[in-house]
Amino acid sequence: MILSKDEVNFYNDKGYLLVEDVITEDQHKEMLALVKDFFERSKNVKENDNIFDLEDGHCSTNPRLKRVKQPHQHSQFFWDIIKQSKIEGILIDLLGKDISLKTSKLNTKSPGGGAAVEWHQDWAFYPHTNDNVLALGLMLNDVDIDNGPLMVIPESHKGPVLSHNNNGVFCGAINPDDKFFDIDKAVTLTGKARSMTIHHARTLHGSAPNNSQKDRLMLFYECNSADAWPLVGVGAYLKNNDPIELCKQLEKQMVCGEVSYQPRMESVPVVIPLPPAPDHGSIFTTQKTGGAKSAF
Ligand SMILES: O=C(O)CCC(=O)C(=O)O
Repeated sequence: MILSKDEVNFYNDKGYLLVEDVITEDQHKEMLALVKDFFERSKNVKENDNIFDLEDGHCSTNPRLKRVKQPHQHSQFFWDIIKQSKIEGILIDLLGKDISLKTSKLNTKSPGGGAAVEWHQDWAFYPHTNDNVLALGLMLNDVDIDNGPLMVIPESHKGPVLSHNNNGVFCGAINPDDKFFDIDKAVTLTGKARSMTIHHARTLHGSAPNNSQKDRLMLFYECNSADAWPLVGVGAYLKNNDPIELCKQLEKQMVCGEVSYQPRMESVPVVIPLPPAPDHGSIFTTQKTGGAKSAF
């Protein structure tokens, strides 16, 4: 085991955890070099596309990104690092031996105003047959109170799934005035580069804009036990209708263990995130075009 029993109990009880020194210093250096390459590559990009979400003011001389989508699909390093660091062991400690990677994203929150992520529960985006589903956030630089750290509401993973709708569409964020939302309970997850946050898919979380002059680079991996199957209409990451291609995809995204064709059904609260916001290409566009009310 990588995590202590106390850490596993803490995660199960609170719905989040912070772990330090998850990758080595050399791995960290290599990762930062790859991140720099992404920024270089984005210089010619003028609009959001299937790799980059651009920040206001992005241009070739001053590339400003909100996100690099699915870095593990563009560079093998981002897949291999899961197995070559503590990440795989941590996943096994929390999810069991059969684990699937749903998606990855590098949230690059630019200095001087990089976008907030409004409070939400990942579960509202992708309910599954059971909630052995979580997100890991590896810090690629020091994250402190000024550069838009992740915040979580402890124990919210045991509570209701709050409404993420506005004017009849899924806007990807809760209403900060929701009676079940209590910002005073928020815990801020700061840490040194190479630390990693972990939050349960039902844990309420969000992060403020980056008003500092430093980057805030966090690499997120979202994973589930293989027997947690996404519900119909929300399997945004299972794109194949053809059953052979679907099986190939399921195999390909296994971090370890085996694909499960027997979804484990649990009594979990589910609301399907439909109808979608006008631009539902990412959480940022969903929150913006869905008219989410800002908490920041
Ligand atoms: O980047 C962040 O601070 C939060 C990311 C997040 O919650 C998301 O992308 O769903």
